Amino acid sequence: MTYDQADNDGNDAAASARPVLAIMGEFSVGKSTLCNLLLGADPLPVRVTATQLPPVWISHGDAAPYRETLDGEHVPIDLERLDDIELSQTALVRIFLDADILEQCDLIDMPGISDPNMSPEVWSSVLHRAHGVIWCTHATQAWRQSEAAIWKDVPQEVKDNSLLLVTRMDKLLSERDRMKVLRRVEHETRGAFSGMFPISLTEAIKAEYDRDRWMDSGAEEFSEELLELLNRLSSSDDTSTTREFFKSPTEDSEGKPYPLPESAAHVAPVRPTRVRVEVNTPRPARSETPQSV
Ligand SMILES: Nc1nc2c(ncn2[C@@H]2O[C@H](COP(=O)(O)OP(=O)(O)O)[C@@H](O)[C@H]2O)c(=O)[nH]1
Ligand SMILES: [Mg+2]
Repeated sequence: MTYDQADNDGNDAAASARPVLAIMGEFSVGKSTLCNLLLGADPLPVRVTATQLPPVWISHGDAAPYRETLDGEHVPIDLERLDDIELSQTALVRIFLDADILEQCDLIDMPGISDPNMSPEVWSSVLHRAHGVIWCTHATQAWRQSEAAIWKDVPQEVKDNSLLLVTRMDKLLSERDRMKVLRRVEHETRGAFSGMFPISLTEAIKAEYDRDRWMDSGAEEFSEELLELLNRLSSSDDTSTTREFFKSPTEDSEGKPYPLPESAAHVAPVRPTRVRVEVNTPRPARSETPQSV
């Protein structure tokens, strides 16, 4: 099947109808782990997280995966043979999954910002297509200069639609250290994100139906804020200026408009599975099949 067929047949291939969230940060901060936490029972194929790839754009549906070349051409790919992908000729990889969160937004799992094998051009040219960012920073070396340097050029509208996750909080062993890091990062990023959330992603994934563990991981507070953000983005009717700003200089003639839904009327309030399970329904017994993560 060619991509064009997939685009027409896969009812969700026009994923641009949904808000797009880019997940960014340094190498190994937990970007792919966060994607999987959000995707729940339908995580990224292991090969996708294990292979060094350009941005991986994840949308709802069952359309065939493809890569978008630098010329904007769509070429079908085999997820079993990701190593064959010519990185220098690929702008991004598109995959389609059936996860609940993808009914509310698209996710882009970005390469690390300082990845020596991946030019910043690779992610910056995709970033202009995102409406908001979840920036992951590593608790033990949080908010490095390299991160601040990139974020300072982001327009305020995007900052207002972005969350800062301080990941790997479990690596900070004392409460004193945790407070110290959070206070510093809070100070250095004031006004630069709509919220900052300390989290242990591995703990959140392990928590399953253990509510205390889920709360302690920081995942609950983050989920609540993510829901707010997605509801806000879904009811926003114009983020074009924002995306224009992100457009890389080489893409002036190629920038593709990605309109948001015309109104939020058809978008149900966002409730990712995890939150629905934890907040709205009595906790199932541990023996029941988990619905998420
Ligand atoms: N201890 C701990 N490990 C984490 C956390 N988040 C991610 N990791 C681990 O860090 C490694 C890199 O994570 P990954 O999501 O692949 O990072 P990425 O390069 O940003 O996509 C994996 O082994 C994860 O299990 C966290 O909050 N705590
Ligand atoms: Mg990754």
